[in-house]
Amino acid sequence: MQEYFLTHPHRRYNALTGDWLLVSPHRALRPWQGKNETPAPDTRPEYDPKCYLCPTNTRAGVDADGNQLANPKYEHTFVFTNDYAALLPDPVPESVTIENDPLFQIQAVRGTCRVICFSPKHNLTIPQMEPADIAQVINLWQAQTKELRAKYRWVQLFENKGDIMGCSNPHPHGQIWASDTLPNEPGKEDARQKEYFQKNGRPLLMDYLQRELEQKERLFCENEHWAVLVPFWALWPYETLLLPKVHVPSMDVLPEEMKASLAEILKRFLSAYDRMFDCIFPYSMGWHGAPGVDANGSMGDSDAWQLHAHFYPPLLRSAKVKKFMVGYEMLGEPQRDITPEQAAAKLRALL
Ligand code: H2U
Ligand code: ZN
Repeated sequence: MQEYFLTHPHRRYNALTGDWLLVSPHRALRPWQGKNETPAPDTRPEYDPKCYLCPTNTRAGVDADGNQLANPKYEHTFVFTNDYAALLPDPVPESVTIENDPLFQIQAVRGTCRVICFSPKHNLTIPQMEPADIAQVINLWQAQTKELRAKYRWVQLFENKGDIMGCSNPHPHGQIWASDTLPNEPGKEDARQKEYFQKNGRPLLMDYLQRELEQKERLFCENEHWAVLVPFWALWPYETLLLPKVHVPSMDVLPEEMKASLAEILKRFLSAYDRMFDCIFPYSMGWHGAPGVDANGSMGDSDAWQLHAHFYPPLLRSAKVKKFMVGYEMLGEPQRDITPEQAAAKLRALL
């Protein structure tokens, strides 16, 4: 990185989405007058009788016969269809037609939403789990992707963690939304990765990771099969990108021998995240991989696509002070003060 850009305003290009970002490194020096609040202690019990995700408890939903749904006495992971699913699998009636009005475009969408419990223990988070139990979560991500990619164009595995992210329940859990349409973000990544592959004959993210591993200034941590870095184009202060070191287009084809090392790196870097502000570090995370079947039954492009996970933590200065994406960011483009290189150095110091 040239010295000038470490101290002067500049824009960075996100090669994965095609979006631009404003970076203002000189502003990181301005005085901070807000409070630095200490986080509330974590007082979650191992089992909470009122939690709708704990084993044996009842949920809000009812089955086809109107009986209240209850969770089994699960011992590792547990998956169920979201009782308030945002997407529904029902076929679209033939009487419904697609309108071609360019100013009022509309599409029918079919899909499904599931909730996945990572552990029966209410008081854990992924970095607090044993690596063997994290591997069970990876197996579940894989099995769900395998099943849903064969039916839907897009399978979004994600976790929304912490009440600051609007997460309704501290029980360790994630979600899966699958749809027969490609959402905006993966749609941009699909176009950029295909374009790059056509031009260069190699997956964009393989080339990108190789450059990051050479430069090292944005690298957070790595092991035999995986690397975590603050991307060159990161929007969120401590945003990271988790990437496999070999070509793996999607979660369903993740080789068996890369699972233990994935569990290991997740535990290691997420524990470091928790040390940043001495709290359970909130974030939205999710996996992106090659799309599934389209309307013609053809699978997404697995030559151009590289599996990866995005971690978007909102915190800026303390367990309570988050970055807002408002003002110029809503009306112009996203902006950050602390550079991705500075963020990576702070994160490495927490390992
Ligand atoms: P969060 O990860 O954003 O907290 O969402 C939890 C999901 O759990 C939410 O999408 C679902 C909600 O619809 N849910 C059920 O499916 N059944 C319940 O009994 C309560 C919550
Ligand atoms: Zn619980």
